Amino acid sequence: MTDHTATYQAHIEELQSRTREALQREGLDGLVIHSGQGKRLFLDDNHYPFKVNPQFKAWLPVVDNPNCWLVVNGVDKPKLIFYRPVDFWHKVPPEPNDFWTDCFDIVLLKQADAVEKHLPYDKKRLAYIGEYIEVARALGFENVNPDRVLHYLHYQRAYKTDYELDCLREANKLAVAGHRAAAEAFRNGDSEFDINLAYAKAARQGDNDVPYTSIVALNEHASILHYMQCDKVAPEQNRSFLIDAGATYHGYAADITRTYAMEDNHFAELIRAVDKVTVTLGEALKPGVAYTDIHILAHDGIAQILHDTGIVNLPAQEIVEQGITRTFFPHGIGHFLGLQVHDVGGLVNDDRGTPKPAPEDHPFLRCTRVVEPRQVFTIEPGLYFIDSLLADLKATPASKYINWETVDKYRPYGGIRIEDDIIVHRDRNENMTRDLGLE
Ligand SMILES: [Mn+2]
Repeated sequence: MTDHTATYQAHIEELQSRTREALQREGLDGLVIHSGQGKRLFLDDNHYPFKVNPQFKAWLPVVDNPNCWLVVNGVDKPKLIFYRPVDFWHKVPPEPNDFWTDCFDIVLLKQADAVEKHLPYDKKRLAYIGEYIEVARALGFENVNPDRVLHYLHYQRAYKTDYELDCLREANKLAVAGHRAAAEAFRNGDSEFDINLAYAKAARQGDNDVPYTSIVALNEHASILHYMQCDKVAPEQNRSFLIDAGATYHGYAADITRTYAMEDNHFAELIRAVDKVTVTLGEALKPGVAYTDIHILAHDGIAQILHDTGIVNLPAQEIVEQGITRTFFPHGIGHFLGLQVHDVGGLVNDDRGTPKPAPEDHPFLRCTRVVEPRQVFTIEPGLYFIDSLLADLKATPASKYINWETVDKYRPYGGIRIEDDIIVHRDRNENMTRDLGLE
Protein backbone atom coordinates (compact mmCIF):
# COMPACT_ATOMS: atom_id res chain seq x y z
CA MET A 1 0.00 0.00 0.00
CA THR A 2 1.24 3.45 -0.92
CA ASP A 3 2.51 5.67 1.89
CA HIS A 4 0.73 8.99 1.57
CA THR A 5 2.52 10.98 4.25
CA ALA A 6 4.83 12.99 1.99
CA THR A 7 2.46 13.61 -0.91
CA TYR A 8 -0.43 14.48 1.37
CA GLN A 9 1.44 17.42 2.90
CA ALA A 10 1.93 18.87 -0.60
CA HIS A 11 -1.72 18.19 -1.40
CA ILE A 12 -2.82 20.29 1.57
CA GLU A 13 -0.42 23.07 0.56
CA GLU A 14 -1.99 23.10 -2.90
CA LEU A 15 -5.51 23.27 -1.44
CA GLN A 16 -4.40 26.07 0.88
CA SER A 17 -3.11 28.02 -2.09
CA ARG A 18 -6.33 27.46 -4.07
CA THR A 19 -8.31 28.56 -1.04
CA ARG A 20 -6.35 31.81 -0.77
CA GLU A 21 -7.05 32.61 -4.41
CA ALA A 22 -10.75 31.73 -4.16
CA LEU A 23 -11.17 33.86 -1.04
CA GLN A 24 -9.38 36.79 -2.56
CA ARG A 25 -11.62 36.70 -5.64
CA GLU A 26 -14.75 36.77 -3.51
CA GLY A 27 -13.43 39.16 -0.88
CA LEU A 28 -13.84 36.61 1.90
CA ASP A 29 -11.79 35.55 4.92
CA GLY A 30 -12.55 31.86 5.11
CA LEU A 31 -14.57 28.83 4.08
CA VAL A 32 -16.55 26.60 6.39
CA ILE A 33 -17.03 23.26 4.68
CA HIS A 34 -19.74 20.94 5.97
CA SER A 35 -19.37 17.19 5.42
CA GLY A 36 -23.16 16.78 5.34
CA GLN A 37 -25.96 15.29 7.37
CA GLY A 38 -27.75 11.99 7.58
CA LYS A 39 -30.81 11.98 5.31
CA ARG A 40 -33.91 10.17 6.47
CA LEU A 41 -36.24 8.23 4.20
CA PHE A 42 -39.73 9.72 3.90
CA LEU A 43 -41.97 8.61 6.81
CA ASP A 44 -39.25 6.31 8.04
CA ASP A 45 -36.59 6.29 10.71
CA ASN A 46 -33.91 4.84 8.43
CA HIS A 47 -31.30 6.89 6.63
CA TYR A 48 -30.09 6.90 3.07
CA PRO A 49 -26.46 5.89 2.71
CA PHE A 50 -24.35 8.90 3.62
CA LYS A 51 -22.61 10.62 0.69
CA VAL A 52 -20.08 13.21 1.76
CA ASN A 53 -19.79 16.72 0.31
CA PRO A 54 -17.06 16.41 -2.36
CA GLN A 55 -15.57 19.74 -1.25
CA PHE A 56 -15.03 18.15 2.16
CA LYS A 57 -13.42 14.95 0.97
CA ALA A 58 -11.13 17.00 -1.26
CA TRP A 59 -9.29 17.87 1.97
CA LEU A 60 -9.18 14.58 3.81
CA PRO A 61 -10.11 10.93 3.36
CA VAL A 62 -13.09 11.02 5.71
CA VAL A 63 -16.05 9.93 3.61
CA ASP A 64 -18.36 8.29 6.11
CA ASN A 65 -18.87 10.85 8.86
CA PRO A 66 -21.72 13.40 8.75
CA ASN A 67 -21.79 16.56 10.93
CA CYS A 68 -18.09 17.28 10.43
CA TRP A 69 -16.82 20.75 9.58
CA LEU A 70 -13.67 22.25 8.15
CA VAL A 71 -12.65 25.84 8.73
CA VAL A 72 -10.01 26.95 6.21
CA ASN A 73 -8.55 30.25 5.16
CA GLY A 74 -5.50 29.22 3.15
CA VAL A 75 -3.07 30.57 5.73
CA ASP A 76 -3.71 29.06 9.15
CA LYS A 77 -3.62 25.36 9.84
CA PRO A 78 -7.03 24.04 8.80
CA LYS A 79 -9.39 23.29 11.66
CA LEU A 80 -11.36 20.05 11.59
CA ILE A 81 -14.44 19.71 13.75
CA PHE A 82 -14.79 15.96 13.87
CA TYR A 83 -18.13 14.42 14.87
CA ARG A 84 -17.76 11.76 17.49
CA PRO A 85 -21.00 11.26 19.38
CA VAL A 86 -21.67 9.09 22.38
CA ASP A 87 -23.92 6.51 20.74
CA PHE A 88 -24.59 2.91 21.68
CA TRP A 89 -26.73 2.24 18.59
CA HIS A 90 -24.15 2.92 15.94
CA LYS A 91 -20.44 2.51 15.45
CA VAL A 92 -18.71 5.69 16.53
CA PRO A 93 -15.67 6.65 14.46
CA PRO A 94 -12.41 6.41 16.37
CA GLU A 95 -10.47 9.54 17.19
CA PRO A 96 -8.59 10.44 14.02
CA ASN A 97 -5.05 9.09 13.99
CA ASP A 98 -3.76 8.62 10.48
CA PHE A 99 -1.35 10.02 7.88
CA TRP A 100 -3.56 13.07 7.46
CA THR A 101 -4.34 14.04 11.04
CA ASP A 102 -1.22 16.17 11.65
CA CYS A 103 -2.37 18.58 8.96
CA PHE A 104 -5.37 19.69 11.03
CA ASP A 105 -6.19 21.19 14.38
CA ILE A 106 -8.84 18.72 15.44
CA VAL A 107 -11.75 19.38 17.76
CA LEU A 108 -14.12 16.55 18.66
CA LEU A 109 -17.83 17.25 18.46
CA LYS A 110 -20.17 15.17 20.62
CA GLN A 111 -23.47 16.68 19.56
CA ALA A 112 -24.16 17.67 15.97
CA ASP A 113 -26.18 20.73 16.98
CA ALA A 114 -23.43 22.03 19.26
CA VAL A 115 -21.14 22.98 16.39
CA GLU A 116 -21.80 26.69 16.75
CA LYS A 117 -19.39 27.19 19.65
CA HIS A 118 -16.52 25.79 17.53
CA LEU A 119 -17.15 28.09 14.56
CA PRO A 120 -15.87 31.66 14.33
CA TYR A 121 -18.36 34.05 15.94
CA ASP A 122 -18.34 36.65 13.17
CA LYS A 123 -19.45 34.94 9.95
CA LYS A 124 -19.86 38.02 7.81
CA ARG A 125 -16.75 37.31 5.72
CA LEU A 126 -17.00 33.54 5.82
CA ALA A 127 -18.76 31.32 3.31
CA TYR A 128 -20.60 28.08 4.03
CA ILE A 129 -19.80 25.34 1.50
CA GLY A 130 -22.28 22.53 1.75
CA GLU A 131 -25.70 21.15 1.00
CA TYR A 132 -27.70 22.29 4.05
CA ILE A 133 -28.63 25.88 3.34
CA GLU A 134 -31.14 26.11 6.18
CA VAL A 135 -28.43 24.97 8.62
CA ALA A 136 -26.08 27.61 7.22
CA ARG A 137 -28.72 30.32 7.63
CA ALA A 138 -29.53 29.21 11.17
CA LEU A 139 -25.84 29.46 12.02
CA GLY A 140 -25.76 33.00 10.65
CA PHE A 141 -23.96 32.56 7.32
CA GLU A 142 -24.83 35.16 4.69
CA ASN A 143 -22.54 33.69 2.03
CA VAL A 144 -23.64 30.24 1.00
CA ASN A 145 -21.84 28.35 -1.78
CA PRO A 146 -20.72 31.51 -3.59
CA ASP A 147 -20.53 30.89 -7.34
CA ARG A 148 -17.12 32.41 -7.88
CA VAL A 149 -15.57 30.27 -5.17
CA LEU A 150 -17.12 27.07 -6.47
CA HIS A 151 -16.25 27.83 -10.10
CA TYR A 152 -12.66 28.40 -9.16
CA LEU A 153 -12.37 25.28 -7.00
CA HIS A 154 -14.15 23.11 -9.57
CA TYR A 155 -11.93 24.30 -12.37
CA GLN A 156 -8.75 23.69 -10.34
CA ARG A 157 -9.88 20.24 -9.31
CA ALA A 158 -9.04 19.04 -12.81
CA TYR A 159 -5.33 19.30 -11.88
CA LYS A 160 -4.61 16.43 -9.58
CA THR A 161 -1.90 16.52 -6.91
CA ASP A 162 0.53 13.61 -6.56
CA TYR A 163 -1.49 12.40 -3.57
CA GLU A 164 -4.63 12.34 -5.68
CA LEU A 165 -2.88 10.46 -8.49
CA ASP A 166 -1.78 7.84 -5.96
CA CYS A 167 -5.36 7.50 -4.71
CA LEU A 168 -6.64 7.08 -8.25
CA ARG A 169 -4.04 4.37 -8.90
CA GLU A 170 -5.13 2.56 -5.74
CA ALA A 171 -8.78 2.79 -6.77
CA ASN A 172 -7.83 1.27 -10.11
CA LYS A 173 -6.09 -1.61 -8.33
CA LEU A 174 -9.24 -2.42 -6.39
CA ALA A 175 -11.44 -2.21 -9.46
CA VAL A 176 -9.12 -4.32 -11.61
CA ALA A 177 -9.19 -7.10 -9.00
CA GLY A 178 -12.98 -6.97 -9.22
CA HIS A 179 -12.97 -7.01 -13.02
CA ARG A 180 -10.77 -10.12 -13.12
CA ALA A 181 -13.10 -11.98 -10.76
CA ALA A 182 -16.17 -10.84 -12.69
CA ALA A 183 -14.72 -12.08 -15.99
CA GLU A 184 -14.12 -15.46 -14.43
CA ALA A 185 -17.66 -15.61 -13.06
CA PHE A 186 -19.00 -14.79 -16.53
CA ARG A 187 -17.02 -17.69 -18.00
CA ASN A 188 -18.45 -19.96 -15.30
CA GLY A 189 -21.93 -19.11 -16.56
CA ASP A 190 -22.96 -17.18 -13.46
CA SER A 191 -25.96 -14.84 -13.30
CA GLU A 192 -25.57 -11.07 -13.32
CA PHE A 193 -26.31 -11.04 -9.60
CA ASP A 194 -23.62 -13.58 -8.83
CA ILE A 195 -21.11 -11.88 -11.11
CA ASN A 196 -21.77 -8.65 -9.24
CA LEU A 197 -21.11 -10.41 -5.93
CA ALA A 198 -17.86 -11.83 -7.30
CA TYR A 199 -16.86 -8.32 -8.31
CA ALA A 200 -17.72 -6.83 -4.92
CA LYS A 201 -15.85 -9.55 -3.06
CA ALA A 202 -12.65 -9.25 -5.08
CA ALA A 203 -12.71 -5.44 -5.16
CA ARG A 204 -13.52 -5.28 -1.42
CA GLN A 205 -16.30 -2.84 -2.27
CA GLY A 206 -19.86 -2.99 -1.00
CA ASP A 207 -22.80 -1.32 -2.73
CA ASN A 208 -22.14 1.89 -0.81
CA ASP A 209 -18.41 1.90 -1.47
CA VAL A 210 -18.51 1.75 -5.27
CA PRO A 211 -18.61 5.20 -6.89
CA TYR A 212 -21.68 4.32 -8.97
CA THR A 213 -24.02 1.38 -9.32
CA SER A 214 -22.10 -1.28 -11.21
CA ILE A 215 -23.38 -2.17 -14.66
CA VAL A 216 -23.27 -5.95 -14.97
CA ALA A 217 -24.96 -6.89 -18.23
CA LEU A 218 -25.20 -10.23 -19.99
CA ASN A 219 -26.16 -10.73 -23.62
CA GLU A 220 -28.78 -8.23 -24.92
CA HIS A 221 -28.59 -6.29 -21.65
CA ALA A 222 -25.23 -4.99 -22.81
CA SER A 223 -27.12 -2.72 -25.20
CA ILE A 224 -28.66 -0.78 -22.29
CA LEU A 225 -26.19 2.02 -21.56
CA HIS A 226 -27.01 2.34 -17.88
CA TYR A 227 -28.31 -1.13 -17.09
CA MET A 228 -28.56 -1.17 -13.29
CA GLN A 229 -30.60 -4.24 -12.59
CA CYS A 230 -29.07 -7.60 -11.91
CA ASP A 231 -30.93 -10.71 -13.01
CA LYS A 232 -30.71 -13.27 -10.26
CA VAL A 233 -31.19 -16.17 -12.66
CA ALA A 234 -28.48 -16.94 -15.20
CA PRO A 235 -29.57 -16.95 -18.83
CA GLU A 236 -29.58 -20.25 -20.68
CA GLN A 237 -26.32 -19.25 -22.23
CA ASN A 238 -23.81 -16.51 -21.40
CA ARG A 239 -22.85 -15.14 -24.80
CA SER A 240 -21.48 -11.71 -23.99
CA PHE A 241 -20.74 -9.67 -20.90
CA LEU A 242 -20.35 -5.93 -20.41
CA ILE A 243 -19.20 -4.73 -17.01
CA ASP A 244 -18.82 -1.07 -16.11
CA ALA A 245 -17.71 -1.02 -12.50
CA GLY A 246 -15.41 1.04 -10.35
CA ALA A 247 -14.08 1.37 -6.85
CA THR A 248 -13.22 4.14 -4.45
CA TYR A 249 -10.08 4.72 -2.46
CA HIS A 250 -9.93 7.60 0.07
CA GLY A 251 -12.86 9.13 -1.81
CA TYR A 252 -11.32 8.88 -5.31
CA ALA A 253 -13.01 6.86 -8.03
CA ALA A 254 -12.01 4.33 -10.63
CA ASP A 255 -14.35 3.81 -13.58
CA ILE A 256 -13.54 0.85 -15.80
CA THR A 257 -15.50 -1.00 -18.47
CA ARG A 258 -14.73 -4.27 -20.19
CA THR A 259 -16.68 -6.46 -22.60
CA TYR A 260 -16.18 -10.18 -23.10
CA ALA A 261 -17.41 -12.84 -25.50
CA MET A 262 -17.83 -16.45 -24.46
CA GLU A 263 -16.74 -17.77 -27.85
CA ASP A 264 -14.09 -16.58 -30.26
CA ASN A 265 -16.55 -15.44 -32.90
CA HIS A 266 -17.61 -12.34 -34.88
CA PHE A 267 -18.55 -10.54 -31.65
CA ALA A 268 -15.16 -11.31 -30.09
CA GLU A 269 -13.59 -9.79 -33.18
CA LEU A 270 -15.71 -6.70 -32.77
CA ILE A 271 -14.54 -6.40 -29.15
CA ARG A 272 -10.92 -6.51 -30.29
CA ALA A 273 -11.62 -3.75 -32.79
CA VAL A 274 -13.23 -1.48 -30.19
CA ASP A 275 -10.40 -2.27 -27.80
CA LYS A 276 -7.93 -0.96 -30.38
CA VAL A 277 -9.91 2.27 -30.62
CA THR A 278 -9.69 2.70 -26.83
CA VAL A 279 -5.91 2.23 -26.87
CA THR A 280 -5.42 4.55 -29.86
CA LEU A 281 -7.55 7.30 -28.32
CA GLY A 282 -5.77 6.91 -24.99
CA GLU A 283 -2.51 7.59 -26.77
CA ALA A 284 -4.00 10.58 -28.58
CA LEU A 285 -4.76 12.36 -25.28
CA LYS A 286 -1.97 14.90 -25.17
CA PRO A 287 -1.42 18.29 -23.64
CA GLY A 288 -2.82 20.90 -26.00
CA VAL A 289 -5.36 18.60 -27.67
CA ALA A 290 -9.04 19.50 -27.31
CA TYR A 291 -10.90 16.68 -25.57
CA THR A 292 -13.72 17.25 -28.05
CA ASP A 293 -11.32 16.23 -30.83
CA ILE A 294 -10.74 12.90 -29.07
CA HIS A 295 -14.49 12.42 -29.16
CA ILE A 296 -14.59 13.19 -32.90
CA LEU A 297 -11.68 10.79 -33.41
CA ALA A 298 -13.72 8.10 -31.66
CA HIS A 299 -16.47 8.51 -34.27
CA ASP A 300 -13.86 7.99 -37.00
CA GLY A 301 -12.70 4.81 -35.30
CA ILE A 302 -16.20 3.44 -34.85
CA ALA A 303 -17.05 4.34 -38.46
CA GLN A 304 -14.03 2.37 -39.66
CA ILE A 305 -15.25 -0.66 -37.72
CA LEU A 306 -18.77 -0.29 -39.12
CA HIS A 307 -17.25 -0.22 -42.58
CA ASP A 308 -14.77 -3.08 -42.07
CA THR A 309 -17.41 -5.43 -40.63
CA GLY A 310 -19.84 -4.61 -43.44
CA ILE A 311 -22.44 -3.34 -41.00
CA VAL A 312 -22.60 -0.15 -43.05
CA ASN A 313 -21.95 -0.14 -46.78
CA LEU A 314 -20.23 3.24 -46.96
CA PRO A 315 -16.68 4.53 -46.62
CA ALA A 316 -15.84 5.44 -43.01
CA GLN A 317 -15.83 9.16 -43.59
CA GLU A 318 -19.33 9.13 -45.09
CA ILE A 319 -20.61 7.03 -42.20
CA VAL A 320 -19.53 9.85 -39.89
CA GLU A 321 -20.83 12.60 -42.15
CA GLN A 322 -24.26 11.02 -42.37
CA GLY A 323 -24.42 10.82 -38.57
CA ILE A 324 -24.75 7.05 -38.65
CA THR A 325 -22.07 6.50 -35.98
CA ARG A 326 -24.34 8.18 -33.45
CA THR A 327 -26.76 5.25 -33.68
CA PHE A 328 -24.02 2.85 -32.67
CA PHE A 329 -22.03 5.14 -30.36
CA PRO A 330 -24.58 7.45 -28.73
CA HIS A 331 -22.61 8.70 -25.71
CA GLY A 332 -19.56 10.80 -24.96
CA ILE A 333 -16.00 9.50 -25.23
CA GLY A 334 -15.37 10.02 -21.53
CA HIS A 335 -15.00 12.50 -18.71
CA PHE A 336 -12.79 13.83 -15.94
CA LEU A 337 -12.23 11.36 -13.13
CA GLY A 338 -11.47 12.18 -9.51
CA LEU A 339 -13.42 12.74 -6.34
CA GLN A 340 -16.55 12.26 -8.40
CA VAL A 341 -16.77 9.64 -11.08
CA HIS A 342 -17.86 12.31 -13.54
CA ASP A 343 -15.63 14.93 -12.04
CA VAL A 344 -16.59 18.59 -12.12
CA GLY A 345 -15.18 21.34 -14.28
CA GLY A 346 -15.38 19.61 -17.66
CA LEU A 347 -17.70 22.04 -19.43
CA VAL A 348 -16.15 25.40 -18.62
CA ASN A 349 -13.70 27.59 -20.47
CA ASP A 350 -11.92 29.15 -17.49
CA ASP A 351 -11.77 29.30 -13.71
CA ARG A 352 -14.56 31.90 -13.65
CA GLY A 353 -16.96 29.26 -14.88
CA THR A 354 -17.59 30.61 -18.38
CA PRO A 355 -19.63 27.81 -19.95
CA LYS A 356 -18.14 25.76 -22.75
CA PRO A 357 -20.98 23.39 -23.55
CA ALA A 358 -20.79 20.21 -25.57
CA PRO A 359 -21.12 20.67 -29.35
CA GLU A 360 -24.70 20.50 -30.62
CA ASP A 361 -24.08 17.26 -32.51
CA HIS A 362 -22.58 15.63 -29.43
CA PRO A 363 -24.75 16.74 -26.52
CA PHE A 364 -23.66 13.97 -24.17
CA LEU A 365 -19.98 14.88 -24.13
CA ARG A 366 -19.02 15.67 -20.51
CA CYS A 367 -15.76 17.51 -21.12
CA THR A 368 -14.80 20.16 -23.67
CA ARG A 369 -11.59 21.41 -22.10
CA VAL A 370 -8.13 21.37 -23.59
CA VAL A 371 -6.09 18.44 -22.29
CA GLU A 372 -3.36 19.41 -19.81
CA PRO A 373 -0.88 17.60 -17.59
CA ARG A 374 -2.21 16.30 -14.24
CA GLN A 375 -5.67 15.84 -15.68
CA VAL A 376 -7.24 12.41 -15.41
CA PHE A 377 -9.75 11.14 -17.95
CA THR A 378 -11.68 8.09 -18.88
CA ILE A 379 -11.62 6.98 -22.49
CA GLU A 380 -14.64 4.83 -23.26
CA PRO A 381 -15.68 4.28 -26.85
CA GLY A 382 -18.61 1.96 -27.42
CA LEU A 383 -20.45 0.16 -30.17
CA TYR A 384 -23.97 -0.99 -29.38
CA PHE A 385 -26.96 -2.58 -31.02
CA ILE A 386 -29.76 -0.64 -29.37
CA ASP A 387 -33.21 -1.59 -30.66
CA SER A 388 -34.79 1.85 -30.34
CA LEU A 389 -31.91 3.69 -32.03
CA LEU A 390 -31.70 1.08 -34.77
CA ALA A 391 -35.44 1.46 -35.39
CA ASP A 392 -34.94 5.22 -35.69
CA LEU A 393 -32.14 4.68 -38.19
CA LYS A 394 -34.25 2.24 -40.17
CA ALA A 395 -36.85 4.97 -40.64
CA THR A 396 -34.32 7.31 -42.29
CA PRO A 397 -33.03 7.32 -45.87
CA ALA A 398 -29.68 6.08 -44.53
CA SER A 399 -31.35 2.73 -43.84
CA LYS A 400 -30.37 1.58 -47.32
CA TYR A 401 -26.68 1.67 -46.38
CA ILE A 402 -27.18 -0.64 -43.43
CA ASN A 403 -26.72 -4.36 -43.76
CA TRP A 404 -29.59 -5.31 -41.47
CA GLU A 405 -28.86 -9.02 -41.60
CA THR A 406 -25.39 -8.38 -40.24
CA VAL A 407 -26.86 -6.12 -37.56
CA ASP A 408 -29.17 -8.96 -36.52
CA LYS A 409 -26.18 -11.24 -36.06
CA TYR A 410 -24.81 -8.87 -33.44
CA ARG A 411 -28.03 -7.98 -31.63
CA PRO A 412 -28.01 -11.00 -29.26
CA TYR A 413 -24.69 -9.75 -27.87
CA GLY A 414 -25.96 -6.29 -26.96
CA GLY A 415 -22.94 -4.08 -27.30
CA ILE A 416 -19.41 -3.19 -26.37
CA ARG A 417 -17.71 -0.56 -24.26
CA ILE A 418 -14.04 -0.56 -23.30
CA GLU A 419 -13.06 2.09 -20.77
CA ASP A 420 -9.64 2.93 -19.35
CA ASP A 421 -8.55 5.51 -16.75
CA ILE A 422 -5.70 7.67 -17.95
CA ILE A 423 -3.40 10.23 -16.33
CA VAL A 424 -1.96 12.82 -18.69
CA HIS A 425 1.62 13.72 -17.84
CA ARG A 426 3.66 16.37 -19.59
CA ASP A 427 5.67 13.88 -21.66
CA ARG A 428 3.66 10.66 -21.55
CA ASN A 429 0.34 9.13 -20.68
CA GLU A 430 -0.21 6.73 -17.86
CA ASN A 431 -2.95 4.24 -18.54
CA MET A 432 -3.61 3.18 -14.95
CA THR A 433 -5.95 0.41 -16.03
CA ARG A 434 -3.69 -1.24 -18.61
CA ASP A 435 -0.61 -0.79 -16.42
CA LEU A 436 -2.29 -3.19 -14.01
CA GLY A 437 -2.44 -5.76 -16.78
CA LEU A 438 -6.19 -5.72 -17.38
CA GLU A 439 -6.66 -6.76 -20.99
MN1 LIG B 1 -17.12 6.42 -17.38
